Amino acid sequence: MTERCDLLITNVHAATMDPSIAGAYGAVEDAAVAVTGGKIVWLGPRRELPDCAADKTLDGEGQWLTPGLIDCHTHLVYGGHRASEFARRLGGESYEEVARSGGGILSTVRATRAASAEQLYRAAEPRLQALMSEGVTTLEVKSGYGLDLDTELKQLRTARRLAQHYPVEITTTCLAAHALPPEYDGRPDEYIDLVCEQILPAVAKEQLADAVDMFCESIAFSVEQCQRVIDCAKKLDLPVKVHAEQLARTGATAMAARASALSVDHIEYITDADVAAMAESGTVAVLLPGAFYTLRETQMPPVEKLRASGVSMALSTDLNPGSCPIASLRLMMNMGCNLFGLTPAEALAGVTRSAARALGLCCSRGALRPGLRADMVLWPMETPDQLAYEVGALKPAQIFFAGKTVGGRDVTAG
Ligand code: DI6
Ligand code: FE
Repeated sequence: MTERCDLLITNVHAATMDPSIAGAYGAVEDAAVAVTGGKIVWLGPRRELPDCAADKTLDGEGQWLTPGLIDCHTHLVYGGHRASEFARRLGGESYEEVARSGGGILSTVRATRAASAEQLYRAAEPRLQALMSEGVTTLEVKSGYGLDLDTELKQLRTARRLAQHYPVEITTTCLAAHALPPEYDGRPDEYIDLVCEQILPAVAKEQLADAVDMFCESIAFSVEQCQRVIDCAKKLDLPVKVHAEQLARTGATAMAARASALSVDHIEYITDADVAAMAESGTVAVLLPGAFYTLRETQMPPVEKLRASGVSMALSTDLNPGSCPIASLRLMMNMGCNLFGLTPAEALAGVTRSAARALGLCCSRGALRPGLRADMVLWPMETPDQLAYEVGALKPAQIFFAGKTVGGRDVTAG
């Protein structure tokens, strides 16, 4: 390490989430962390800290430091809300029935098309602020409520604009193949032509998306149609993610694994062979317990088999106006344990290391390690198990994005 650093944190325990450090959280107790130029430059036991003059110091007071949290699957930019559908579903209608009657995603498409860019931005802000207040420093935002060129671009530009104004990293994903827009009723293949020939090339030209996603379900697009979207994404050099097997088994996961997709998301209905295919391709399983909870599903993703096969499991909010209007990644950690049987350590890995992999940011985000950007959260807790266990009261003491304090109370000195 250099003899001087921008920030030196001592008297802290680090849940590094670095798999090369033994133990569930890659924990380094009584650690010191040095930051320079927005990056971690040294991390280890305090007694091994070399001499170092720090511009600023922070006494961690025995609290725990984790990587900044990563929400790897959100639909955070949208117009309107769907409270009336919530009531219909409580009255007994299913998510698919609401969708097939012109509600569901299409109701949000109408509201998103009608909203100005400014209105979309203003509507997204409180959702983003809610995630950031919990220590989220990186998140993904999908389009998919435009389903026409202009509105898909409007959504993605809004996501990019949020990232310019907030101290957070936002990766964007084009989900134009989310639902069939009404003007293409009965002509899904022609809509896929539009996605492949116009929307995705325009999005790629403006560099508005880091990945391409699709909704592969009977109420959306078939495996064959999604395969065409994948082929088109590959030609544009964009990685793919797939909303797969949330409502039924379709073969989407096997297709995604063949395409070396970054992630398959939901996957309640996958088979043993699908799990093996994911293990083989290194595709991350993104578990979305908030959608499972909101839709009162009963089919669980096969967590035990994913674990046994060594598939990385990420956890995310799926924040969207239909199946998960819940802007809390911390609550998802709790649900991941209570509903899906993750351990608290798996839940934290799911919103750090594995979430980074699901975004193609493997090894550059999602852990505390020299060389990585200093996205870090200091928590007033005695054990990292508390993160998944407690909901509501345990708040970040201090949040760092690229080494700068962006949330909590700044108690750095110097
Ligand atoms: N799966 C989901 O969980 C969201 N989209 C998707 O493809 C739900 C979107 C919505 O209901 O608005
Ligand atoms: Fe989703």
